[in-house]
Amino acid sequence: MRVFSGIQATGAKHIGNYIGAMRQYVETQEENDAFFCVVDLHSITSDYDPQDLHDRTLDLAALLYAVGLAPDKCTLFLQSHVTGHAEAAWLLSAVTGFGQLGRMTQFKEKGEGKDFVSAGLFTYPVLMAGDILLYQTDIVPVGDDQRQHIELARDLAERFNSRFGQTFKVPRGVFPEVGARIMDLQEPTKKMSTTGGTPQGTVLVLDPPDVIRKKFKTAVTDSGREVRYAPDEKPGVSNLIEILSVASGTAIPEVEASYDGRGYGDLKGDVGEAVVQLFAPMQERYAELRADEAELRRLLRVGAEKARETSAPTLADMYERMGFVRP
Ligand code: ATP
Ligand code: LTN
Repeated sequence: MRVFSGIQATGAKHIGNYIGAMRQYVETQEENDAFFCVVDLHSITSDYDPQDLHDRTLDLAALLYAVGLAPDKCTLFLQSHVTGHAEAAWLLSAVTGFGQLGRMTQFKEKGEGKDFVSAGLFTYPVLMAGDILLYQTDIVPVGDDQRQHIELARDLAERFNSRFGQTFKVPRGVFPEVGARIMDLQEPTKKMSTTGGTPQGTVLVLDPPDVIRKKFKTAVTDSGREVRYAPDEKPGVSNLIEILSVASGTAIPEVEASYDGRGYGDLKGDVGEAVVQLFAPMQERYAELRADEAELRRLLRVGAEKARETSAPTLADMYERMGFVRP
């Protein structure tokens, strides 16, 4: 199956990004033809610093290799290296409703209360749909917050196909069973996020071990004492249980059972330790990979070449079916 997913180069990546998305990328590269894209073009839709975008893009590419994406198992590239993504977004805007974009919750949330809301923030989901559709994608591994955007991509594929003739495969989102929505450790009713969350409640993949332990130690838990998985009733504790389940590779009921007669303090200590262990080898590999920028850029050039080749026929079909005179 063809797999495609994208990840933004803004903000330091956190354990929510790892559990909700990156972990799935690493799994899906094994059995499928997988493409992963650092979506740098998406990063200019909110206020940003050019130097920061530049550095973060390379940081993120190095991190993705460090968590386990392998150059010989998948294709990793930068969105701006394949100009077809920007072109596809423009072409797809012809079948995108203005009202439809206005209903996107991410647009509403990220635009709210801002002095300046860019047109790019509004059209962001069209660019994302193009990313996916250009690759005849079967499945899109993402976290829960991307459901609405995936729905839009499916919708645009169907609308384009019926207006201009069969061109795109209609993709399907895949969401992890555990950890599709990791919550902020300080405000466990909000999703963990570098843009909208609390710094103390956001555990970064590259946080030093002591910082990770401290963030978990000070996590907000719920009333009562029993370590039980019940997201509606006990959002804080349930979030920690999910993280521990993933970090230790233990199913949720077994995690619960192992805390019989023990309290929240033990849970916080254990989950902190498990996450330190999980991230330690990744942090080590990251330091090595990030230090060799020439090699990193070489790998990304190879990835872009493959991505260009794979997406070019679909882009050409789009132009043709829409009636453009080809050169
Ligand atoms: P942030 O909210 O931190 O700014 P984001 O969602 O805007 O991040 P990306 O970094 O591009 O943007 O997200 C990459 C992937 O991580 C997406 O698939 C997204 O669904 C997933 N993801 C983001 N936050 C979480 C979370 N708290 N829990 C699970 N998955 C998440
Ligand atoms: N909007 C996504 C990032 C993204 C994406 C994609 C995800 C851009 N293009 C294509 C999957 C497929 C987000 O996580 N914020």
